[in-house]
Amino acid sequence: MSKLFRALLLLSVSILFSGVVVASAATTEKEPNNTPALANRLTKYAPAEGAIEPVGDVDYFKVKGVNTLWGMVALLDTSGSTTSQNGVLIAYAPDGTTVLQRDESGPGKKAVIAWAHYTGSDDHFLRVNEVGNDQRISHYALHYYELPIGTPGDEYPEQEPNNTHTTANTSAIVNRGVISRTNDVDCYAIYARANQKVLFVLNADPEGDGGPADFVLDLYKSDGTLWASADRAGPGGNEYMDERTIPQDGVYTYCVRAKSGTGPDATYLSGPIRDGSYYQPSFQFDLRWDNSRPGHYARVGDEMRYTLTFTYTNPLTIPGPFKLYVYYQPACQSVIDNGQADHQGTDSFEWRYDDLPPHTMITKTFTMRAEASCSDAISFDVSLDYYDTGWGKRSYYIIGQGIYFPLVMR
Ligand SMILES: [Ca+2]
Ligand SMILES: [Ca+2]
Ligand SMILES: [Ca+2]
Ligand SMILES: [Ca+2]
Repeated sequence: MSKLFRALLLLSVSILFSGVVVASAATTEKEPNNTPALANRLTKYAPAEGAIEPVGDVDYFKVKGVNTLWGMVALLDTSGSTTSQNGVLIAYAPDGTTVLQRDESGPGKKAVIAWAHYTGSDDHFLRVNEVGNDQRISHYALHYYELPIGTPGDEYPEQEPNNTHTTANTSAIVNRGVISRTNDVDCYAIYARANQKVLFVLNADPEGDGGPADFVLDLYKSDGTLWASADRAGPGGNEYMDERTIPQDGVYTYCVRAKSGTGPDATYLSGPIRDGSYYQPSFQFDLRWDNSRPGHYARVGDEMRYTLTFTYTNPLTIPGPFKLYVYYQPACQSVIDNGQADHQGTDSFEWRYDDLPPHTMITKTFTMRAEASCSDAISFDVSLDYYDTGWGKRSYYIIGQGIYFPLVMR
């Protein structure tokens, strides 16, 4: 193998983006924790275990907010308690008194904080106690997830018709919908791989003014057969489907319906949590420097030709817009040919697409010139508005990730 060829291979950067797979051991509460000031800090991926003991005990936990476009899902599982299983879970704003959401657990039912927006970046609180403060809960587990949700009140809206698994909307991180009439069903499709763990959580009252509907969640396998149903709460209560392990790669569909209370006020927020994190499709990037000098460098004046390949292998169309970005430092590199980019900025250019069809591969070649003796990188990124904040509303946080491709000039 020639030195140059080997150098080219080394310079090929291949990155697969997929969900975060994390499994962490549980942590145990530390008393005293009976006030917000004494709250235990929760971590995203490790459930906290505790007990309401003695009678009258209250346990506070704190979590860091991100911003108002992010929020939390939390589940209180009291099924391991040999005494009372009737718990109360409350999410509080950073003042420790403003209730964001409240739910109760009981035999066969977890309490669920579902897609509650943070009010900002300060610490927020979760509180556990027994429903009447008159019995013990010998054991509980508190699970907590942090997720981008979108603009409050404007989370990604359903698109009718979506009543069957074949007409399902592509699932966003969370979708806002309404079961507008008795026979309305709203289905959302995700692509999941074997052994991934997925749970589904539904907020039955996004406006916080009392939801009328008694929601049911159904989950279908890729062949369209019903796999599981969940209906634990009554009218106005948040729903969830316990975490399930995906048997094989494929498209899975979760559908929302209501046993009662349908109509224009039967709104909900519903979405999947995959491997403890938000649901997002996976892509692959490959960036190559096609004409590097042996030793991975350029001289001032060299023209550097790059090939960027983006591959999306999921079988679900992602509604657009979709943008593919390249970033660079203009003091180090100038653009000779931006590969017919749709927009040229001062330190970036981008290609724009209306949507992202299944099994898409995009290959772009572009040429830069080394302008000065310095170090720079070509970084790239994607913007999938559908997974950021909903249709056409890119915000300042980006779910897409930048990958730096080092380039040294001499
Ligand atoms: Ca306790
Ligand atoms: Ca306590
Ligand atoms: Ca609907
Ligand atoms: Ca529908």
